[in-house]
Amino acid sequence: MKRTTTHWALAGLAILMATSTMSCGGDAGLEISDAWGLPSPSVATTGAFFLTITNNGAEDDALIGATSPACGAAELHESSMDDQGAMTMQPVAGGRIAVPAGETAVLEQGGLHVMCINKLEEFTEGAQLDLTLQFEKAGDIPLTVEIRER
Ligand SMILES: [Cu+2]
Repeated sequence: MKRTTTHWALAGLAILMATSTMSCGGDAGLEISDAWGLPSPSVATTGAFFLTITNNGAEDDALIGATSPACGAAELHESSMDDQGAMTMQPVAGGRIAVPAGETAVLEQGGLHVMCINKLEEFTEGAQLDLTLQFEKAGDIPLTVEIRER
């Protein structure tokens, strides 16, 4: 009886470890969720990725860059409304998106996003694209991002 209990406890632990490795991408503190990309026509040269970063660790971190085989380059951008009421975007101030310990950074339409410059793959609905996020402390976290309508 004791042996059976131990066996199940170990199995549970293994599942727990596998789950946390998947959601945290190699770092104990960062959790990336809701990663998706906006469908765009083939003629468009750029695309955009959105995601949520939760820092469950005790140490502040920051997203400082991204790379993707689907993009000639990937940049961290922020959209804003100019004084004429038109949407514009520019690289994020300081080249980093801070994710303080215990906080969540949300990259969403109309705000922060990862901009794909010179698309090398189709951003058609249902496509699964590789994206690697680069963090100041956690290093690289690879993701698969699904292209879909919000
Ligand atoms: Cu942009």
